[in-house]
Amino acid sequence: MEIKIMKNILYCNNKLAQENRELLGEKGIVSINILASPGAGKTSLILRIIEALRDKIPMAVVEGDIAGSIDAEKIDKLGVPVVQINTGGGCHLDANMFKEAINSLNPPEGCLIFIENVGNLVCPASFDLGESGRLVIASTAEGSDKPVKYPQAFQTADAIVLNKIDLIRHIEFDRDFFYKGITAVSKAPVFEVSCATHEGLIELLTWIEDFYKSKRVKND
Ligand SMILES: Nc1nc2c(ncn2[C@@H]2O[C@H](COP(=O)(O)OP(=O)(O)OP(=O)(O)O)[C@@H](O)[C@H]2O)c(=O)[nH]1
Ligand SMILES: [Mg+2]
Repeated sequence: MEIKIMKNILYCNNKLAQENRELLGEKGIVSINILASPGAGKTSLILRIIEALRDKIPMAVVEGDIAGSIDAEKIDKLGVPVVQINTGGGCHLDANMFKEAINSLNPPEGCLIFIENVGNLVCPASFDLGESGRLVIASTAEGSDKPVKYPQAFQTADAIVLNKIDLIRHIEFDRDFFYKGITAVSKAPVFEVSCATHEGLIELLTWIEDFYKSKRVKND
């Protein structure tokens, strides 16, 4: 019996991701793919960023969830263009889903797109969407071992956020162990923030503005 070998799924994804990257680059659009576990604070962080930077940078959001549109509705309330992708069980977004989201959003030239990936620190790390960069969030409530257990996500990050810093005094969190896990795989800057109290957000917002400017310059 002849066995047909399917084309490598990541090869096809990467090809499409490159097309997305070129399309967005031509329009001077910068995109940030946000990876984190369920509940780490992806939507909360996007909301804080929109509130702080909306007068400076045109923004749009792609929301990835297995089901429902709860997060997209929160973004919509702030009047920012948003599109919801339901993966129907899929544990990550892929380049084709992002392409469809871009077509549906029709984002204005020069905007900054935030992509909230499906809550998961495993599969999203392997799927390039054609984004300009990645932000990986861990939260104190999840424990300090996430970088050691899920190194690939942290390895691919352009910046890392430790969220829910307001809770750190109520739980056991080994900061040294957390940073050891990160430095083993990444040189990305780490920002300790609280989306609840706004602590530490200014430094992260500055990084986002600088990242946006640097990627736009490259595209011009
Ligand atoms: N105390 C505290 N709570 C936070 C903080 N950030 C987010 N939360 C809460 O954590 C919960 C989850 O936050 P979300 O922003 O919905 O998390 P998410 O990563 O988008 O979750 P999914 O989309 O379900 O994967 C919500 O109840 C938030 O209010 C924080 O810095 N401190
Ligand atoms: Mg969310």
